[in-house]
Amino acid sequence: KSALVLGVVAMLTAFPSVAADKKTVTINAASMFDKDHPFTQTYAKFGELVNKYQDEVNIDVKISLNKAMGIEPDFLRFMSQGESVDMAIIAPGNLAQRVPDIAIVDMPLMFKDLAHRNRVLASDAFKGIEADVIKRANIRAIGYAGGVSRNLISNYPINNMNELKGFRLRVQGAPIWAKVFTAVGAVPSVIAYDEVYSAVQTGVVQGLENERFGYTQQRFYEVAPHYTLTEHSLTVRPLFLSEKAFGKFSPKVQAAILKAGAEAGKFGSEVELAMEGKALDEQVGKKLVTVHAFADADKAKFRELATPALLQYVKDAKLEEVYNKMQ
Ligand code: MAV
Repeated sequence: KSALVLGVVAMLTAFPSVAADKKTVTINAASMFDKDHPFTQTYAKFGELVNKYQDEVNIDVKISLNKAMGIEPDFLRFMSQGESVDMAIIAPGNLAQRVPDIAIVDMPLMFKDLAHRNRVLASDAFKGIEADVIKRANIRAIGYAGGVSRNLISNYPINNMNELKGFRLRVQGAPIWAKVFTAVGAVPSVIAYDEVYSAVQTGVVQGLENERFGYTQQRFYEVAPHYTLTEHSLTVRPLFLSEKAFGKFSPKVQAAILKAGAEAGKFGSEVELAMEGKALDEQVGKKLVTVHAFADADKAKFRELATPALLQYVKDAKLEEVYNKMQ
């Protein structure tokens, strides 16, 4: 009998991570995409890191894929209520109905380049907005993924500003997106992400604007085979954890969550930047997609027409201080 007891003790010592007193806490993460999408990989990375940075609890990140839990506005609703979804990446343009100020975080033409975007994220420019998000939506930004460009997707070729005129496109819910596309001569409509494919198919709109990964994973190229490199925005995609989930942990585990979240967000950006070209190349190779350049002169014209709308928005929303800091 005592040999058996000794054996069990030896096993527990040999595998301390399975010690019986360590609690397992599940964090439910929701993705609109498959397991290879950079957002989904961000959640998985977080799960790996958060257990490396603390040993008080075993955190099990369970990821639902392919819109099983809906789209980003649904994730927001669930997380704000503190049920079903604890973790998700949500685009500022889809969160702005609840927290209007967050739209500035990646509004069109905000960043000069990736280095500028990364400098802004490393600064304290968003501290006030992050606090506002906790207060109004009950969710906490623990990291930032994204960092790639959004471009035009259309069912007819768009090579220049002239061809952009009258383009009926879907935009995200934050009003600044519709304002900017109206200013450049297009005709925007706000449509939920999971309804865009059929809206293009049935001719309600002629296209949208999206990153390369959204374009390929949602198979938008089947109904809109033209991808135009306007590079009109660089994404910032906050990784959110519900305040209810965050509040369950001790200060030590919370510190590990913040560290793991920040690193997972950076990892998600690196993955997206490294892989985005390849995703589109495959469709181009199969002649399913035509990529169109957008000349510098057309980009300059886009900027010239959009800038007054952007500045007016910043003024109306009283976001001058944040804007100047970001600049
Ligand atoms: C892309 O799939 C992502 O940027 C995602 O975060 C957005 O919600 C989506 O586009 C969109 O345009 O709504």
